[in-house]
Amino acid sequence: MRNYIELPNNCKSLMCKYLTPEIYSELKDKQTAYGFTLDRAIKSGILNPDSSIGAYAGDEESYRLFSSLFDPVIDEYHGFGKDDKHISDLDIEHLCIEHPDPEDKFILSTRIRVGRNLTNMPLGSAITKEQRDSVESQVIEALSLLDGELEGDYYPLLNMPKETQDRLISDHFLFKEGDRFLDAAGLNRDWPSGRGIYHNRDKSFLVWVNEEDQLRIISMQKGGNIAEVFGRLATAIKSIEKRLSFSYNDHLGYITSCPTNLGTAMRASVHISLPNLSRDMDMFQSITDAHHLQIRGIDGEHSDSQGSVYDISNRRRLGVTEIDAVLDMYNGVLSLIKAEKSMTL
Ligand code: ADP
Ligand code: ILO
Repeated sequence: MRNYIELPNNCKSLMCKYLTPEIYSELKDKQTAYGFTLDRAIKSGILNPDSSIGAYAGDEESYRLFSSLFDPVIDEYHGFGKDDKHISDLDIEHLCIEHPDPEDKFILSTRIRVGRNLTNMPLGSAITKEQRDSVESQVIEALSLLDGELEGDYYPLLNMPKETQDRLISDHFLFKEGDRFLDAAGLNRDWPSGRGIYHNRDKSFLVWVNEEDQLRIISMQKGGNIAEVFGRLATAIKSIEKRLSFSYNDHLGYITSCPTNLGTAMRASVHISLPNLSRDMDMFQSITDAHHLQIRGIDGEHSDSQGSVYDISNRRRLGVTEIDAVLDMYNGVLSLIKAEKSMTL
């Protein structure tokens, strides 16, 4: 094993910022109980110098064993210190909001997702094929017991016709294939085995299986009724938790592969049309920054916007409750709509 690490010259990630030669030599020989190492944790950031974060955990223990690297990354991304505690709140009664766009003029659709991983299993970077297949079976079994609005079917990626897969992706329901960041992290091994999607009839409730996290539980629908989307998600999580136990601790909240998703593991987003604001990106960004929001393109992370439609979502996920995370998005969306309207006059 090397005693030093050569980081790519043009590397801009938080991993490159905080991985000093001293920290590398402190951590280089350590291994978690699942055999995960520092070299594997940083491989995605080394092979993709344009990464913003550049590191993935292989298991819950990675965050403790490699804390000299993960702690400053987590602190800079979430503003969350190494002794802070995370508190979860998925109680729909605590979300007191009105419809932000009752005439459906700006918001095309709303989606809220959380990531989850099973206790007593390594995360996707360190999982074996047998363990991944076992996760898939456990999740299918748990989902088969859902009823009412949440009742649906599981569609494995293995043997899914290409046209079906492409349609699900372009309709924003399914994850893309071949993400280079996940590839380098070892998260796409044995693809497509063990991966799949569950959805109800209306595709308003969906679960991705064994993508970046073992479960991505998703509630989505057309328009901007954020409270309804959150309510459906909270109900679904409660039902699924009766059957599956998710990896969680009081410091980092829900444990996820990427440090950006720790805590609530929640991304609450709208697809919103902002033709006026998109001509003044400085003002646009000052509003999103003030509300801790992220701007993505409409085909998901690392995609571009189309026709002045943007994906706006909460950036903070750890050290805030799920209610706070949704309120970041809600309050930011109100401000964006107000600014957009004022520019029409
Ligand atoms: P994640 O949200 O799981 O981090 P992505 O940003 O890649 O992952 O988004 C996954 C998919 O969800 C993409 O197809 C994206 O267009 C879709 N999506 C995200 N937010 C919305 C939304 N508010 N309405 C409709 N589709 C959305
Ligand atoms: N590893 C990539 C992506 C980081 C954040 N996005 C997630 C969790 N999908 C990077 O470091 O830019």
